Amino acid sequence: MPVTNADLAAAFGQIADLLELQQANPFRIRAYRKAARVVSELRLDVATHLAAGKPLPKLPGIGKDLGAKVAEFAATGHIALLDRLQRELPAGIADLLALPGLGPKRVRVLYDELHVHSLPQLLRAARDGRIRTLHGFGVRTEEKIAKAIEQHLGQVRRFKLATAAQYAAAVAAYLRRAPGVGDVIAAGSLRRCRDTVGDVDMLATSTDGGAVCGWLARYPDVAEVLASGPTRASVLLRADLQVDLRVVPPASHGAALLYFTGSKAHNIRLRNLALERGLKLNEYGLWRGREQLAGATEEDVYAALGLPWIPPELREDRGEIEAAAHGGLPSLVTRADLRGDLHVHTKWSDGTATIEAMAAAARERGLGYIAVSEHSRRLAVAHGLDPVRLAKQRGEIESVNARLHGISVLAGIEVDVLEDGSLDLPDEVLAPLDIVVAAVHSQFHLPRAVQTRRILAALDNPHVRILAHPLGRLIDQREPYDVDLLAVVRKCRERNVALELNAHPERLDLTDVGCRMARDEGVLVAINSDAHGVHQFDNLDLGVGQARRGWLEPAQVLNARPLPELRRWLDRD
Ligand code: DGT
Ligand code: CA
Ligand code: CA
Repeated sequence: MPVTNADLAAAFGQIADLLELQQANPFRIRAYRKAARVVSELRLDVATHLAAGKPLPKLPGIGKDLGAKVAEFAATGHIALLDRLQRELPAGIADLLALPGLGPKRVRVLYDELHVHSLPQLLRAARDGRIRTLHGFGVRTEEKIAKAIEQHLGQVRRFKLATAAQYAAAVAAYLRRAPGVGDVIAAGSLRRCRDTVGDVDMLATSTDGGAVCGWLARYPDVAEVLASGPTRASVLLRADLQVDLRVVPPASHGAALLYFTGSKAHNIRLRNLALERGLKLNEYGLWRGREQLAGATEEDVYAALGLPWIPPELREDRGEIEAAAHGGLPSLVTRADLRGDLHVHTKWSDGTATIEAMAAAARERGLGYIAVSEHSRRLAVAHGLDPVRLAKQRGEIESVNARLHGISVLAGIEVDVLEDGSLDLPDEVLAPLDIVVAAVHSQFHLPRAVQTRRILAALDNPHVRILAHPLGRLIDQREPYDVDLLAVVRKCRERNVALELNAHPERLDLTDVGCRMARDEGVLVAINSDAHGVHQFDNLDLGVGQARRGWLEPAQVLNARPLPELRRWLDRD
């Protein structure tokens, strides 16, 4: 990757901003700002100059220390200091700094006074009229901020995977009735099971593409036809979701599927592999000159590049190509591997079905056990359980276990983590339960260090065995809370606690990256439905997709263990 002076200047500018946010030494901040300006006004291309082995010319304000950073950036495209500063601050802070009219000083005030560290949070604060109350901000500024964010967010509208999947399934069913159509399959981020989807990419095979494209244009749910031609069409559904359709001949099906599944980063890597072999890879096939070497199936194309087939969930250029080349792809967990579900609600708190109905539904879905993990008393809106009701519920669980065969119900609790990291129920109430799931449901805006300390403290309670939805995000509605996830993961390893991948469509929390971190750190993940009704065990499919994106294998998934093994894990302490 060639680095330009502009990249370098931007990196120095970011360092200055982030140092200022951290209230670092003003001289140091100014030095980086000055260096950014000097570099941006420079005629000489620094990276090329250094690559040619020439020394950095003497530049005003760029001494030994900054000179070394210039060299580091030119050689690697990174500056370790910048990487570190970015890690130390919440990820959303950079978005705030990028907003017109917001510099480090103001971002600092927003963060300190309102605990705002992301665009959605800032938008909410603006709409609630909280920004105008801050020193140095007025009503005008508040309005300007709201407008700028709305514009920015409007450009990146994304749909929850489960939502997009529903629209896509309906479109696919309709396309399968098109005249002369062969295969129809959804590609893109949907096929890769990303937690959110920008648009739906449909791939169809036919020898008459125009007819299939015309058929899509007449789909009743279409609000607007953006384009329609002989091989491709794009429409906007009434829900504001865009559908892109590509139609290719059957001999290109695999190559087109590979191309439109992406990700773009994965495609680029494959194309480079092809180029290294003197071949060309595009959506119609893998070519040597005009000869098509492969293209009908994805397996053919991968094989011709010397690789095994790579599951779509892995195709993000996060090491999967290297792993495939060395026979090191993970054997990803599947829905069939799941033996139970450790986070289920019933009528005892805010669920809609009885314990017996939930157990029967789980058994029907091929599960062998569920843990009823009701909310604890603190969550009054959800009829959280106090010790008395919990004891009563225990009686019902035992009678259901006596009545039902082929499924076991474990007695659990989803206990609230209080602000100081203690739990909402005393140890003597938690001790007799089969499993304790700890969850944060309040105080989302605590500063990073305080939030992290709080969660680590909860994990120190010897009864806690699962940390529920570890980031607390609700897709589209609530940003993850600010927490040092790596510290949490390491604490889980130390305490032999599993992290939950909550598979509720609005949560999908842990994220894919979080799952990968758990895997790398040797921490188990529990893929739980968080079902509040008998149909919500289907959530598990979403969770499995995300777990696969995080490279998880059955051995790393707690509820892939049969009940006796799970019990052994629960008993060991
Ligand atoms: P999304 O829609 O934002 O959730 O993400 P994708 O991955 O579905 O992206 P999209 O819809 O823009 O494109 C679908 C696939 O098409 C993408 O995953 C890879 C492929 N693709 C799109 N643009 C390019 C490109 O410029 N180069 C290459 N190699 N592939 C591309
Ligand atoms: Ca897409
Ligand atoms: Ca697309």
